[in-house]
Amino acid sequence: MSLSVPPRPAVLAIAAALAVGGLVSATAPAALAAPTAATAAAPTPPDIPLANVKAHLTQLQTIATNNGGNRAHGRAGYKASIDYVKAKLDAAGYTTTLQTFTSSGATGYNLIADWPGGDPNSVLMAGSHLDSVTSGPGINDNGSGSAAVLETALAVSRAGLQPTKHLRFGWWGAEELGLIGSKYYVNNLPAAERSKISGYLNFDMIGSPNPGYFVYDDDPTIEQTFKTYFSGLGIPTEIETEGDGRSDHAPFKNVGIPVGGLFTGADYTKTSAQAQKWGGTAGQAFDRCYHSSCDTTANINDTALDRNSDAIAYAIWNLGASTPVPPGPSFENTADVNIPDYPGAAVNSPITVSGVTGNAPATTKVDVNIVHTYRGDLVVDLVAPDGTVYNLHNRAGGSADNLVQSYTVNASSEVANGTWNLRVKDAAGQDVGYINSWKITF
Ligand code: DTR
Ligand code: CA
Ligand code: ZN
Ligand code: ZN
Repeated sequence: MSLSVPPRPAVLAIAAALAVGGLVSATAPAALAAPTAATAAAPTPPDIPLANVKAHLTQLQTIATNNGGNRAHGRAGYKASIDYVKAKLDAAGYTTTLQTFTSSGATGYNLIADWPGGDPNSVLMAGSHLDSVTSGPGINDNGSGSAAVLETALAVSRAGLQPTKHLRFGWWGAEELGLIGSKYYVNNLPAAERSKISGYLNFDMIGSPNPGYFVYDDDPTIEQTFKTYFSGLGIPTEIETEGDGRSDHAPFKNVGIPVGGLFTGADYTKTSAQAQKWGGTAGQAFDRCYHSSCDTTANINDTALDRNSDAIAYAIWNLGASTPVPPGPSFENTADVNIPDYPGAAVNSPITVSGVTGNAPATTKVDVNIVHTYRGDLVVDLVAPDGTVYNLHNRAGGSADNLVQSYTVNASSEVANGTWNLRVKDAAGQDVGYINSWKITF
């Protein structure tokens, strides 16, 4: 375990200095701008680190290199790709399922990953095909989509996201043979299960070297979500026209499930007008290595991959929130509180709540931000005004740094007004840290 506490960014010191006694006054809903669906319903999506997405692509490239140069259906490189993705998701707390099927005399695999929680009757799905063609490693087609969806799923886990909807992710086999894996999944999904899927988001080729920014125009709500994201970046988009029926969204659409997605282009040629708005090279294919051996890690435009990865997170966070529930009043303490190393005593960060009538709700939300070099040392409790203890974190997470997490606590038996405490104890030696801030929302 490392020994030193990371330096505190200056902004935290300023925040601490500004907050008298560390207690920032309540933000009652009345004081907030009228919540819009986007602001009231969804916590802010994170930036998806491009480096993490590219690290997955490097792994997929290595897998192809070590397995005959491809990751195609029925070949060792595909199963190795599935195993890589599954291991990451299992470690992040997903419930994963390997679905097998047979195509062209070979066993195919779909990987389904469910994020525990959310409304089981309202499922938001995102997916991508993981197989390549036999002629190459398939890094843009479709390592790009697979890696971005994987990293978004891992970001959901890191954030401890608790969306209104149930989140499900899929990595499809044998797309290149004719959408075989996604068709198999949809065809074997009982009608009652299909009807629970509120939307399927597809990502197939989202890092093309001469990129366009195309948005599927199938479901208007999903389409608008992506267009809102890109307009926030000042990037014009076009409706995706190459692909109706040409990727894994088609089987979902064919059974009436709302679909959408993003695409940066394949073998079509970028026009001058498109080059004017997006940059790149007019008169050249969006991806000159489409279905070729040169579709390697060198065949990726980082800016396009980064923007599309962040767009996936934006869509998951916003579409996953479903019906907006305006937040109740919240109270925050931003004072830094040092946590003595084991065997020191637990420390408390107090918040005095006033002006809230009645009891706390069953969905009392606690946002914790602790800087520490070994989150597995920590025991974190919410202590109600009457002394009732609600354990939030009990030494999980191993050697990972920091604990930045949202928790939903059923505190409906507690009167809201009074002094609540976040109590933190360091239960193992060597690593140290401090409470950076915490917030309680009723
Ligand atoms: N069929 C896809 C490539 C592809 C072509 N047009 C579109 C439109 C939308 C998504 C993907 C595609 C493949 O080769 O995997
Ligand atoms: Ca990013
Ligand atoms: Zn392809
Ligand atoms: Zn593809």
